[in-house]
Amino acid sequence: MTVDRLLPTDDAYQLLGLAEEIADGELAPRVADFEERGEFPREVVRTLGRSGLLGLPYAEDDGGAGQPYEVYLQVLEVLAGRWLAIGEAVSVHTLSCYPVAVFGSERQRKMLPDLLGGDLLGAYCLSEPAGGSDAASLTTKAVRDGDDYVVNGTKAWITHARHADFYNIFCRTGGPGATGISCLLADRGTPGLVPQAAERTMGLRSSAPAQIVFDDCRVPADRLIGDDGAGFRIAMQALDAGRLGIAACAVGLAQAALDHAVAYSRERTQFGRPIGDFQGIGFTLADQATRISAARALLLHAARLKDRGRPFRIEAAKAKLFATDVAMKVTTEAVQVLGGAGYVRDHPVERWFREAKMLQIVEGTNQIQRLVISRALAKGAAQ
Ligand code: COS
Repeated sequence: MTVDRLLPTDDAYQLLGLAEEIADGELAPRVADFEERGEFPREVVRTLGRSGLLGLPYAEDDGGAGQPYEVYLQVLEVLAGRWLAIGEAVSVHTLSCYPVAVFGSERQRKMLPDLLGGDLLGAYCLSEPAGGSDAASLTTKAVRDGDDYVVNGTKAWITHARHADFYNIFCRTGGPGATGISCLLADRGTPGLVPQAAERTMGLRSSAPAQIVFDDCRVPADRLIGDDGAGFRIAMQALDAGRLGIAACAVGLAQAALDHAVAYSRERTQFGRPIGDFQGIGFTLADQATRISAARALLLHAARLKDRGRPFRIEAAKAKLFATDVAMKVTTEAVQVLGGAGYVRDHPVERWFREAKMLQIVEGTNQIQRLVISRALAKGAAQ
């Protein structure tokens, strides 16, 4: 279904047109094969970079495209609707550029044109084997030694672990808790930064995460982003924006599943008529369409608050929570609409169903989003 979008500029409509062209021409024909083989589509990501889609919400002076977040998210929705791993790649890369763009020193910000230029890909290393939701308890340690920090520890569930060109490392430089955490930026190939084998995942096999072991990994001290001890705040603030990216991916995935289910319900006949003519199917599809529109409206509201410089953290948590739950529900029901055909690999809905589960977990499980929202409610904060 064509989504009727309200975009702020003519430029934005052109950008969405470009995203749709790339999604149809470059992503849709490749996704099934890459997912089947579990191969990361580095060349496809480069194509996006060359088309200017890897730095959309960052300032043009820094090498980005200067697009409002609401436009960036709708591009992301289109890409994720054809290939979720690609949507996730763009979202994680955008997240990984955030610490330097927002907290970097003047000197560090000079790296931005490279980071945003399209050739490089970022990774965001926060989670650890023993600490995912409780991010403030992370134990990867960085000890100052001369002009370097020496990093030791293990990061887990890292998207692009094996393919990234730069890595944000959230590590402990001080005492326990949130205030002892700092953020370092390391390059691919830094000795002692050792990506491990890819996880054997349920979905998104073309971009399976992996652990990274840091073994006496030396990172120059001038790669400390922000102040010593500011790492947790940087990580959380980056995630506030990043979670909107995941919400957009979820809406794209849900829309793809609905479109497929609608098309199938028009073609498939039983009892002498298309199954979509039965109220049991038609009403299910109507509910899915309504949920998707609500999810899109919620995330765009949060994005517009962000674009205006207003607090958006709680709205972002709601959008991530709602949109990813919608994606899970819509993909589950899409499998049901297709029946046996939905359960086999001839149709993409079984893959979308497996992929939706990941969205309820990454960048803060949906339980963590509820925690963020409920804490704000308890404090009487609206946003
Ligand atoms: N922006 C800016 N500052 C933030 C913030 C945000 N979004 N969230 C928390 N902070 C600050 C707090 O204000 C607090 O600072 P002060 O003590 O100066 O007020 C500090 O950080 C600690 O915050 P808090 O006490 O809320 O930390 P908790 O340990 O309770 O953790 C949650 C909060 C659970 C929300 C956080 O750990 C979280 O988001 N966990 C999920 C992590 C995640 O998303 N992982 C996915 C990895 S990327 S795939």
